[in-house]
Formats: sequence, structure tokens, C-alpha cells
Amino acid sequence: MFEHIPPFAGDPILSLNEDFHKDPRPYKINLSIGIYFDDAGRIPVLDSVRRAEGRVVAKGGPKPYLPIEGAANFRSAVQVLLFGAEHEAVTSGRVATIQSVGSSGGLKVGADFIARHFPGSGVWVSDPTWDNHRSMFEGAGLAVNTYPYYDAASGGLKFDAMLATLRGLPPKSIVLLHACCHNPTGVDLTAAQWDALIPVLRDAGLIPYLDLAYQGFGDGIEADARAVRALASAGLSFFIANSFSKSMSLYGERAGALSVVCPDAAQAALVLGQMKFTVRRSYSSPPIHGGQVVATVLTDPELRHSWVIELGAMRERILAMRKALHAVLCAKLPGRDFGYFLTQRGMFSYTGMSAAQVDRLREEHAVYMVRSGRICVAGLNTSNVEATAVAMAAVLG
Ligand code: KET
Repeated sequence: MFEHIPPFAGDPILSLNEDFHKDPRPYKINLSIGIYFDDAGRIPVLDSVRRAEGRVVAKGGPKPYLPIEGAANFRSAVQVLLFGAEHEAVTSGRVATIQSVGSSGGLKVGADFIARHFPGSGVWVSDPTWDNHRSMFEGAGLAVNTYPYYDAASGGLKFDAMLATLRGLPPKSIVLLHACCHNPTGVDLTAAQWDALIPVLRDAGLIPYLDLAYQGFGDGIEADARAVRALASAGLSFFIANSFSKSMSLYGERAGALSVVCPDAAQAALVLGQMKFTVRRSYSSPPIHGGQVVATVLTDPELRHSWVIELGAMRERILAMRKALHAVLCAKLPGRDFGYFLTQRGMFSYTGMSAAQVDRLREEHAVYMVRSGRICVAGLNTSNVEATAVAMAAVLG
């Protein structure tokens, strides 16, 4: 009956993470998956989150189905986090937000919505992007193309080529953009580049789709939402999927949201209705627990304050690891330019290492990174950064 089913090739990130856990070598180092580990190599439970969870559990309430669109307190807290409490887009009711099953769930609901209501639209993603972007949009039946982004020669951005490609796209094309902390390259647009991009998107009639999975890991919670707010202020209609997996260390709770910024409240109501239809036909309604923990952290001033501090400490630790890796690599391989480790932002850096070099690192040194050459800098710590740099230098040198 099922012999014709092709075997699953595995996911380039998740399968690698599984391989890491199977590796018996005690000195192994995991820089594969985009998860924040603390300096002891553990996934932290944030104090703010633990206290919020205690309150949610102490209430001891029942576990009804949530509405299709999710919990009202979560959805409004997300809007305030993304846009700020006073933003006109929020106060005028022209943002349609649903609670989703992780931001992945939000991305896919948005993709299904687009496939149904903008069937002629193609999707353009950055070259490169998170592998799953392509899978999700293709899985929704949409054609996925790339626009120029990462410049391997400079370790920076091909900004002019990116703009030139976007200018030539058919109206209503979907343009997937990383709002901050680009995955996998760590190369972001500057504020001035966003300001130059926005009129291009608007004049060409394109539909931006922002992915904000690392809010707070770039420059800070508010600063990392700059692009979201700038697009909304410029009057663009766009999608935004945001995640609490990383920013609250809540991976397995699958807490995220999808918001669509619309021209007015009447259109937002139509969009919300069809997003609900999409969800109802898929998983019916989102899970209750993680969203309530998130809403409690975001709406209680004291918990929110401690979350801001904890997230700031995670960001600082990653920066310290960037500096430490850079210092050892420069000492081991003088004359080579590793400056990109310092300029790239967020959880990831693109090392420029080839797939063959990545394989050698894994096989000979038990250092795991994605075969594109991406490392998760948040997997480094004071005990493994030296060994990582020594292994990288051995393979590069
Ligand atoms: N968007 C981006 C850009 C992203 O890197 C991830 C996860 C997600 C969305 C999904 O997050 P969610 O937990 O569904 O809210 N990225 C890491 C893990 C993975 O591949 O699933 C990663 O790149 O390693």
C-alpha cells in the first residue's frame, strides 16, 4: 500500500540536531539549531517565564478550546509588542492578529491564505534564507523565487541588486523579509536601507511578509521591531509572523502569532475571518498554555521588566561569544579577516565554510554546524568557544 511513498530526506537543521544528540563523543559541540543555550550549555527557563507560568497554573482554570483566532489577551499583547501601544495601525483596528502554533504555524496560515486569495502571486525570499521558508510556501502551492541578498565576497548585503530585483516584480508579489537577525547570514538591513526599501515595495505594489523570530536578539525588543513599525507607518499592507520560541525560550510551547496590517478596520475584519477559516480547516484552534504564559509576561509590568533584562543578558552573552570566537580565530589564522563575526547580528553567523569543511568539522572535531556554513553563535560558551575556534582554524588553515 505505501511502497510508492518516497523516503523523507530529513530536514537540514532538525536532522542534524538529532545526529548531534546521537553522537557519543563527550566533547561534541552543537552549533546547529537556532536555540539559545546559556553558558552552561542548557536551554534556560527564564525567571520571568517561570513566574508567569506559576501564576497561570495557580489559577487552576479549566482548559476550554480557545477561539479559532486564539486568546484575546495574547493577541492584543502581541500587537502592542510589535507596533507599540499607541501606533495608529493598532488603535484604528486595522491589524488582524491570530495566535498561531509557533511562528511556523503563523507563516503557514499566511501562506495558505495567500495561495487562496492571491493565487497569481509568486513568493520571493532572500538568497539565502531559512530553508523552511521555501518548503512552507511551496507546500502551500506557491512558486518560490529568490532575490539577491548575501554578498559572499564582502560578507555584507547586495542591497542595490536586491532593490533592482524587487523593482521589477509583478504587483502583489510576496516579498519575504527578515525583520531582524537574518537567518542564516546574520546580515541585516540598516535603518537607512529599510527606509530606502519601503518606497520600492510601495511603488511596485508588493506585499511584504515579515518574519520576526528573533526579536530582542539584535539591538533590543523595541529596536528590533523598527521595520514592522516603519512599514505600518508608511501605509503598506503586509504580513508579519512573530515567535516567542527564542525570545522567551518557549520552543516546545509553540507560541507565535500572525498579523496582517490592512488599509482599514473593515478589511482587517475580512482578513481575520478568512484566517479563521484557514485555521479551522487545519488545526481548529491554537493551544492554550504557552500563549497564556506569554500574555502574562507581556502584560504584567514587573514580569515584563524582568523579561527585558533577561533577554538583554542573552543578547549580551551572544555578543561576548562573537568576540571570543573572533579573537581566537584571529590569533590562530593571522592575516585572515574574521570581522564578519563582529558585524553580523543575532543568533547566527555565516562562516563562509564549504559543505566539505563543515563535514570535516563534524567528523574530525565533533563540531556541528549546518552545511550552509551557518553557526548558531548561541551554542558557544566559555567552555567550548576556544575548542570551536581551534577546530575551525584547523579545517580552514
Ligand atoms: N522563522 C525563522 C527565521 C526561524 O529561524 C525559525 C526557527 C522560525 C521562523 C520558526 O520558529 P517557531 O519556533 O516556529 O516560532 N529556526 C530554527 C529552528 C528551526 O529550524 O525550526 C533554526 O533555524 O535553527
